[in-house]
Amino acid sequence: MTLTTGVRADAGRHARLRGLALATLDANWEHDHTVPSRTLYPHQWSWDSAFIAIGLAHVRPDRAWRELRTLFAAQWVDGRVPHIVFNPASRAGPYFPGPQFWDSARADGAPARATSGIVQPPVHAPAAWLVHRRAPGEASVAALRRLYPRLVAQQRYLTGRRDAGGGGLASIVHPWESGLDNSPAWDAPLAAVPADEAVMRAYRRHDTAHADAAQRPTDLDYARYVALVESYRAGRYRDEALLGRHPFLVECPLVNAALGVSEYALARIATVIGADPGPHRDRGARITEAIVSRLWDPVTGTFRPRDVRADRLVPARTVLGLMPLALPELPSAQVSAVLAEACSPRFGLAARMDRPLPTYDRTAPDFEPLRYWRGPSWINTGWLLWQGLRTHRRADLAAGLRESLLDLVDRAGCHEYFHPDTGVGLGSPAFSWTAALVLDALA
Ligand code: 2M8
Repeated sequence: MTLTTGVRADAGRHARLRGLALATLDANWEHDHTVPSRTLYPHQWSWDSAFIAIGLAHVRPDRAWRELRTLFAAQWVDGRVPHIVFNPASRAGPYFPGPQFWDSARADGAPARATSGIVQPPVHAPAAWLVHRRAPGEASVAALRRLYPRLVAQQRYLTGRRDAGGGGLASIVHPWESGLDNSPAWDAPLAAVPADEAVMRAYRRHDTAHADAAQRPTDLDYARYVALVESYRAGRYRDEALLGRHPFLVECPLVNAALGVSEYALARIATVIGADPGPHRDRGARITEAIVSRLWDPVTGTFRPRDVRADRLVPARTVLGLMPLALPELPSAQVSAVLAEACSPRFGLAARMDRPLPTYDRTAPDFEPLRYWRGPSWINTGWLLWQGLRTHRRADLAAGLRESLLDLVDRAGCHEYFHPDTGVGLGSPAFSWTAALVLDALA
């Protein structure tokens, strides 16, 4: 291929991808928010909306702010941003577990609108910053001004009420809070949660009506998910004394890296709206130090989730361990070690990648290339690593990863996830954050 035909082919691919991504986001727009998928996820999801806003900023900036505004309108009084905001007018089929199961109305400080009671990774402050940077102007500064106190309250909730381990990091109370629901990272801490898959006979899962059961969590996983919601709901979603009464408390490297990165984003936002950026930078540095002191395993040279109840790091090597790379002040020893892990045969990151980035160590005996977060390639974890590579000026590796992400979507479409060897599309075929992050990677 000559240089000019190469450039033309690239322009053609970009136009094709842009058109597909925009059509996917438009089709999933629902009055004041975007559903992740019309079939599988017919409500608003917290971290999905942050990724979606990042993509919308490139094509529909007004909608990007609307997306974030709608989500934060459902913020609880204590600052938590619920992981699902239910749409009472949804015309799609039912979702399990739905609003009756969560029963947020009986919790103190919940909003009028039905929501879940748990959270997801706090990627919203960096998203707001990227939306502003992409389409700056008076309206965008006004939007940042409105959002800022809500973003600060979200951080305060996570670093305050959720610091169950007492070491300056947030604990998750449910695997759903990590966003990587059935990641092998949760196998060890989940084993301590009493559950029996027969429990699921009392409920009706709807996910397996829309996606192959072999590509979804198992019934035993769901039995544990249900047990954990029941435990947290029994205390009306209060966070006091969690250590003594809740069976799952884990410090997740992705959630906490997002918490740290958010402080640096808040510092930038503060500068634009005339607030003091200093305290945010200090908090970002403190969270970075806490991640290194609590989640770093010097023996293997990797970051791992900390099981707070058992007070130990979990054994599985998952993509979560690569996420602290997004922290701008991560010490150079840890930067080098994360890059070594990412470039190892476990994850295969390279300037020219021959296979997509998996979500789990592809050399592990229990690597499952079809099952959700237990192996398949996801665009959001790839995009987060891409951000980390750019933060630490690894343009060579960033270019290889970006190319691999675009190639996946170009060949298979805006799927929810992809087979990590063949690139075949899995899960929902019209998934919003895939579309949104492709738009961002194209820019
Ligand atoms: C998936 O999680 C939901 C529960 O929250 C589910 O499986 O029903 C995860 O992939 C999560 O990260 C994502 O936010 C959500 C909606 O896309 O779906």
